[in-house]
Amino acid sequence: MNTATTRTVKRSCPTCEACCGLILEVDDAAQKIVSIHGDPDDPRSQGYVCAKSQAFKYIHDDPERLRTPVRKTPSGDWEPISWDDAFAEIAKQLNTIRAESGKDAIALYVGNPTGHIVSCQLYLQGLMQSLGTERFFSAGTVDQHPQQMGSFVLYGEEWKFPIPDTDRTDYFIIMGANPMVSQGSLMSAPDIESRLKAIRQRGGKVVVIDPRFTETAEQADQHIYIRPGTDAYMLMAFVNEMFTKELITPGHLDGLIDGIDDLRAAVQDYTPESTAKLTGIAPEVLRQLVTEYCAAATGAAYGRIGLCTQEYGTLASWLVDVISLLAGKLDVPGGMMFPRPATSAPGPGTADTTEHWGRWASRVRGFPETCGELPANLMAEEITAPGKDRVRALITICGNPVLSVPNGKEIRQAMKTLDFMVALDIYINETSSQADIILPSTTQAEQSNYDLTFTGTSGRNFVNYTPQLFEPENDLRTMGESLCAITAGLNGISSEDMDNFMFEGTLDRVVKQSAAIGRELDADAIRAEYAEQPGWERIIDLMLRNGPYGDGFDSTDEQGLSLARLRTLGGNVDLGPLQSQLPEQLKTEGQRIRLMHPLITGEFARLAEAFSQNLASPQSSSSDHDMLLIGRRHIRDMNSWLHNIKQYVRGKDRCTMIIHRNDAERIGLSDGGLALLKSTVGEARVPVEISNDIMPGVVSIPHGFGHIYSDSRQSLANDQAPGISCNDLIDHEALDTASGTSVVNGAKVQVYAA
Ligand SMILES: Nc1nc2c(c(=O)[nH]1)N[C@H]1C(S)=C(S)[C@@H](COP(=O)(O)OP(=O)(O)OC[C@H]3O[C@@H](n4cnc5c(=O)[nH]c(N)nc54)[C@H](O)[C@@H]3O)O[C@H]1N2
Ligand SMILES: Nc1nc2c(c(=O)[nH]1)N[C@H]1C(S)=C(S)[C@@H](COP(=O)(O)OP(=O)(O)OC[C@H]3O[C@@H](n4cnc5c(=O)[nH]c(N)nc54)[C@H](O)[C@@H]3O)O[C@H]1N2
Ligand code: SF4
Ligand SMILES: [Mo]
Repeated sequence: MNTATTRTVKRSCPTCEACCGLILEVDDAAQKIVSIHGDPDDPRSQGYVCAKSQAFKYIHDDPERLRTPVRKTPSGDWEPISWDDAFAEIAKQLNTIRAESGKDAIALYVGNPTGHIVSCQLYLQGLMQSLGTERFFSAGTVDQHPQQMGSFVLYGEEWKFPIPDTDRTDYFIIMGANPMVSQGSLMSAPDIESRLKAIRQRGGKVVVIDPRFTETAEQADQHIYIRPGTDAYMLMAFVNEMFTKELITPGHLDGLIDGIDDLRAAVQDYTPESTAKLTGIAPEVLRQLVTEYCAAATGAAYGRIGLCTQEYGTLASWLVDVISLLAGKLDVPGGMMFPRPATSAPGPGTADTTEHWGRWASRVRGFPETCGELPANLMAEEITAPGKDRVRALITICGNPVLSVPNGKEIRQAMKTLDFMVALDIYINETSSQADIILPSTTQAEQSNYDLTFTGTSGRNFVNYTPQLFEPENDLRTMGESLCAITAGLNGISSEDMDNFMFEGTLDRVVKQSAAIGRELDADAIRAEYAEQPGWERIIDLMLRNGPYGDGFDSTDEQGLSLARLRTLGGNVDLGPLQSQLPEQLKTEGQRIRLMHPLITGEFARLAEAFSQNLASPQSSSSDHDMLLIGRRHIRDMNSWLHNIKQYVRGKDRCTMIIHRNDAERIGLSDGGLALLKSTVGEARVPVEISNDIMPGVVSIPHGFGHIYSDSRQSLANDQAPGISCNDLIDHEALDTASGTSVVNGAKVQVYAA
């Protein structure tokens, strides 16, 4: 109910990639969000919300959230410090370490919520440039990094992902994703259930390929079990079948693809028959899938976490795109399409001919960088192994690698040996507890925001600007302000100068992008317009006005986008269905699509070797206890960080091990009893959940649990949802070679009765 003391505000939900539209009732006097509901007028979500729509309110209200910077005392306690003291201390420590041990002695780990905070994304660029460190880690290498590598290879741009056009497709193949729970990733599509139903209602088909009969499988016409980690084999056979049946029809991209004959040769040995034993998929099932998909008028083949975070994640992800490409289902309505964010460059793509891999390597084992990152799995050894360039300082930004990364307990131990660590986090948790200084940030209610990342992953083009609701409590700083201040400290300049420097960098880029389409901009005039307006909003405004839907800095253009216009329109604007944009937007050399990139041919060789070994000795004698571990998500979790909220942790224990009935009987496990899991790196006891809906030989445990450390200050998480960290069972040595991504799906474990 809207009373005199409350007002109604619209914003987008900042908690997952769907970016649903919300209507809030806000009590300004009490600085409280009174209620949150779905916005029926939001063109994308149309009133839909999930249980986590309330998350940012609960976070805002959580008494255990940090509200001031804190410093660790010699006794291991925490004391509040002022922002000025915190920034001064951080500058002193980082500058000393850099002077003594070099730039690469400072490492960075960037976590997932960064993508939901625009100021964080923008000012992180400045910090990374200033640090110039080769020790850059992120949650990406436990996530989408294989897709980045695939996009870099095929389209010349690592953050350009093809997204399923769910609203216009007739045939939707979902591999290694469970959008009914995750709400879609690299597929911002609110209310996926309705979208899946609509596909079926218009006579289309939904197929799910997953080792578990998931919540998404329940919504599908067909579910195909696949043995974890074998999607690359299945997809090689898929392509082989396309060649055999002469189903290669690239449509409007015909003539732009190099290496089709080499690809035909590479897939030659992988047939539906030869791969069936490995994948567990019968040849006729795969053949039918290929036939139906290729015959469908439109089709979207989509893979996510389960496909990325496996032994051949890059190859599997690349193959998903290649199938679309060869079938003429890439960049066409109803297929896999590219969004055109309002902040992107106004003109066509310009070739980027630099290689984005192998420019440097990890210090200890020489693992090559991929798109500027080193595998998060290797963080511990980069910190602990003695020698030149050893990491001495770590900055974590919205990340909890102790729970999110394989063998996180080793990372935690390594953190204890650092000379200095600063965590930018709103909680004292498993990771930030290891820091010397923790800088909290404003909550989503206390800052304005713009959905920068997810306008680039949406199945429909849109823009969304979210206003600030309340003045920050306690002089809290935004992520952008903190990152700007840290960067300023590294450069010995003021935050204001650093902020101006960031603005100037964008202005320079915008002027060049405009010049490339024959639009001359007056940089001085533009600069004058933004005088006295510090912060991220002017940076986004530059990008919006310059972008494909922008006013081009022409104030007489009343239709073109700018932040001011967006505000008058209520923040949220639908920019229509996705449009074809290849080859114009390709950033590859000569705007051609090169299939046989060395990164991929290397993976062909690696797969071929494993394949021939497997054909030679199909059943390596495995014990009755050998199982493959996969992950899962739950609707009320968000990785590791919503477990201190009572509304999200109540109910049944979710950190359980799902196992097939036959396996449970053989091993002697009972439903609700405990299982003992062992691997090369650890062991743990986990409650058992017996099911018929998982492939025999496979067990599933969610990640993000393991709130077992007494130095955290998340009492609810520790008391009510401790669970175990499945990542403490996962070997960090196992990596998808082409991208350095963790193999968290298909990890080898042994399961016993506890
Ligand atoms: N086994 C296994 N492991 C996985 C996965 C899996 O499927 N299986 N999934 C992987 C994936 S996809 C991801 S993305 C990663 C996630 O890996 P991370 O990003 O490292 O972990 P999160 O749990 O998302 O931690 C987010 C952190 O940000 C903090 N935070 C939240 N909001 C804010 C804010 O507004 N400001 C600040 N300063 N801090 C904030 C939280 O307190 C928390 O510490 O986990 C990966 N790990
Ligand atoms: N509620 C909730 N929503 C979330 C998150 C969350 O933690 N909770 N996290 C967010 C984040 S950071 C991300 S990246 C997205 C992830 O979004 P999704 O990719 O949709 O996430 P998952 O639910 O982990 O789905 C992975 C699926 O892969 C399957 N799988 C495992 N191994 C294999 C394999 O080898 N092959 C195949 N084909 N399938 C396999 C698993 O059984 C599982 O069903 O979700 C986001 N949304
Ligand atoms: S689906 Fe995601 S964006 Fe939508 S309400 Fe739930 S958490 Fe928020
Ligand atoms: Mo993720």
